Amino acid sequence: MIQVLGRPNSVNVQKVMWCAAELGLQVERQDIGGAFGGNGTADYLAKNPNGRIPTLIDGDYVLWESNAIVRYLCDQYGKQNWQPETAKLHGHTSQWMDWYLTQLHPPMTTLFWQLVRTQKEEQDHDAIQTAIKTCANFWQMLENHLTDRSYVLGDNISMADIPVGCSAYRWHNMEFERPSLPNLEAWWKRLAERSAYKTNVMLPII
Ligand SMILES: N[C@@H](CCC(=O)N[C@@H](CS)C(=O)NCC(=O)O)C(=O)O
Repeated sequence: MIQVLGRPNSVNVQKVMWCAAELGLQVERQDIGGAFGGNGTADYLAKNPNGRIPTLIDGDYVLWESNAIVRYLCDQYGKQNWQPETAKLHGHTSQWMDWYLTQLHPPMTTLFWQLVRTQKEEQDHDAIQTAIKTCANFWQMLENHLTDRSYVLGDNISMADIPVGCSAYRWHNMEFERPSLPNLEAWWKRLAERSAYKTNVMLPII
């Protein structure tokens, strides 16, 4: 059975768990990281020298970096739309997955840490406002892209929806004043109807 090492409230673990659930894979997840610890042990570091979560173990195959794990699961076990068929669709998939990681994830992390992990009296309101603005500019790009599409690649959901989809749950459910992005919200609501997303992503934001 496939093992995933990582606590369920990590957005990076959520990508992997949601993906595995969509593919119908049996996964045994272990609580590692955050308050659970366990990611600094010699045993863990031998599997993932970053000491970060998630780590995937599939037989004797070990893999870290959440986007790489999502790509592996879809390549190895995906069918139909989960595994984009052409080089061009692969290109667009990588584009949105890498864009999320390099552009949107850093300001979303700032926002999450400020709003969720920092005591109210210690929050940096300037940093929060800057992060909201930066994130909103990036989300606007996806908003524009979704004008004539139901999902990131078109009519069907695919692995390209996974990283942005996990982050979209936080964007729509943390407490702050959001700009109106109706295509983004409609897309997020489509994701929120999926049982694999409900079970693995729509968890308390802590
Ligand atoms: N780029 C890595 C980032 C991994 C990462 O930073 N994970 C966080 C959780 S979201 C972590 O390990 N934090 C330390 C901890 O939970 O103890 C990935 O996408 O897998």
